[in-house]
Amino acid sequence: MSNKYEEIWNKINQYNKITIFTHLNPDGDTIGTSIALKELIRMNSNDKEIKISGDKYPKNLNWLPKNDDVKIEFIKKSLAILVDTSSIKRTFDKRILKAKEIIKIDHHSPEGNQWSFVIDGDKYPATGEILYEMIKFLNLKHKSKDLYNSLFVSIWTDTSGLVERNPTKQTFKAIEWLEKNGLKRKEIVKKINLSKKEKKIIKNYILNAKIKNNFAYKINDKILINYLYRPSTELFFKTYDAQIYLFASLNKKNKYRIGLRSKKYNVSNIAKKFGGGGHITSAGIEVNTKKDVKNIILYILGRNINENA
Ligand SMILES: [Mn+2]
Repeated sequence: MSNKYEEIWNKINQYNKITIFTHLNPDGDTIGTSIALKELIRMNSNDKEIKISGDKYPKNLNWLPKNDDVKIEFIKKSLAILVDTSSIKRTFDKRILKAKEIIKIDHHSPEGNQWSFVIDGDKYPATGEILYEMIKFLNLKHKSKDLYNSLFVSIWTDTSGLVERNPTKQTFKAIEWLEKNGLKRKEIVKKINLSKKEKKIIKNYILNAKIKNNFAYKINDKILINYLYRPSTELFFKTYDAQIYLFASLNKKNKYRIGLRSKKYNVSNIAKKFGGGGHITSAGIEVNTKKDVKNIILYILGRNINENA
């Protein structure tokens, strides 16, 4: 029986056109993984055209290689590879459904059945770590600055600097390996970190949370720029002491984006119940009105939250 990485590589080798797809509101993991995968396929195969289709990058990642302008004719002849995205609903470019075949490399709970092959499950702290494992397992060529930088961005941002989402020994090993290959870690961390001014903005946004029954929550009615949303949720989580955290903020579309975090409680189930998704201790939902947010808060307040739930 062949290994999952051999299988995925066999699949890639059956196509000469490949389109990599990323998720809505792209973050460092989906962007970093897409670039790293493109580089890996480029360096380890012949005569393949590889493109990435996705939304604009957040400001702090603008220095990474850009997405491609992908035509529908190209997608129709492509193997589609969806990265760091659990479902079609969460995929930015819905033309993915026109591809010849779709496979998925992801670290969220299994979802959907559109894929002919899948690596997923809430086990890896970042999708980029799956690529690292694949490089090691298949002994792939990897000498590329773009690859090292983008893999680092993937792992570093999704774990908030090797802190969140339970990084393992392998996660640290991956960073060590990147540095051995010449990655300038400090330089890149500086590039992706928020400026002093941005830090001040998010600090103000998370002030005055309500805490009831081990549940900390806040609705912020000011419009928060997309790339500041996640650091705000993270700061919210770091600042207060509770079991479940909810930080809601208006976005440019005038909808409320809700970040759920927990120490142990399964907030992914709560997110799913209200049309969102994510990981066990870190999930998200987008709703139309403040009333929708309040309903979710009431729902959580009605739960029996204890440390082992
Ligand atoms: Mn991710």
